[in-house]
Amino acid sequence: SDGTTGGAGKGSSDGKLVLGFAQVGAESGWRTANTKSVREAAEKAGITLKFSDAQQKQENQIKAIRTFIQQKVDVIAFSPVVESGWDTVLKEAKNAGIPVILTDRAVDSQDTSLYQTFLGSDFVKEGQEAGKWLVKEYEGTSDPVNVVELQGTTGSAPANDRKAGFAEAIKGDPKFKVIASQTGDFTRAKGKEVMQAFLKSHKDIDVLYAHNDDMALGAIQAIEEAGKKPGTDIKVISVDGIKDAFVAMQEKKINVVVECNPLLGDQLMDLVKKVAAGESVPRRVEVEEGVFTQDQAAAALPGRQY
Ligand code: GYE
Repeated sequence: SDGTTGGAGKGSSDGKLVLGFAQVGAESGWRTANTKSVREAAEKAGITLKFSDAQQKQENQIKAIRTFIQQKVDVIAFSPVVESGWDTVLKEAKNAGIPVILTDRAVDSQDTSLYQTFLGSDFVKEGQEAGKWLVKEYEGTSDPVNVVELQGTTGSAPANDRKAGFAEAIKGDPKFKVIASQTGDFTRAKGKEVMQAFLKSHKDIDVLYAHNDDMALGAIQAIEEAGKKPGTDIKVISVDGIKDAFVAMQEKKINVVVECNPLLGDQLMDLVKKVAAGESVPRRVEVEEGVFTQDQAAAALPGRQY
């Protein structure tokens, strides 16, 4: 023990709660909005935030969490880059008596005592919504529908779950064929690069399913540079709902966006206060979200906060 009595403020000299937050990186518009939300909410809640950016590398996040443990922060929150490989460092936090909150992305640890709660979206559901839209779009036809998929970061919860949910929603009809599926690491640059490769090796792509808007927007550039019309020649399905994607829907370049809400800050700070005070919290806190088609995009765009 460090000789303090625990509870609020043991990590700081000014009596404020200290939260160590290990962010994934700055890979996407979603992430930028998420970081802003966390920073603003901490400020508003009077919580001292120690923020670390892992640049999409698990080893950096593990280092950051170890630093937070050494600094004796009151609570650690993090958005795990990938799902597996967290048990050791989470045990270290547990042994140090520091509660952990998972934000946005889940871990696959069997030992659920290693964290207090998981605050984030249902990515399987998001994938299912994307697949359901596709099934409806091609209702009544029997021609083959060739789909290419841009996956998120390999091993991340949103990539695993959005892939699984989508596959499940389209599996009932063999006309849907995922002819290529590769990671674009949730970035515009890689989304564009991988789409260029898809376009070279497949002449007959009907649909692009991108696990996030940034990859979809990068891929749209590749489609246009190949002389095709995104949204028409190749239909585009995406996830997140950043403003640029709404603009692309208005321009008829994206057909549908499944929303994933990054504005978790206030909910996170509530949970931080509760776990720091030793109160019990639900094991799972979900975020509400919708699905937007082109018809709905124009009306929704002015109100989008991210
Ligand atoms: O969809 C993507 C970001 O974990 C839900 O990460 C998040 C995902 C989001 O890079 O844009």
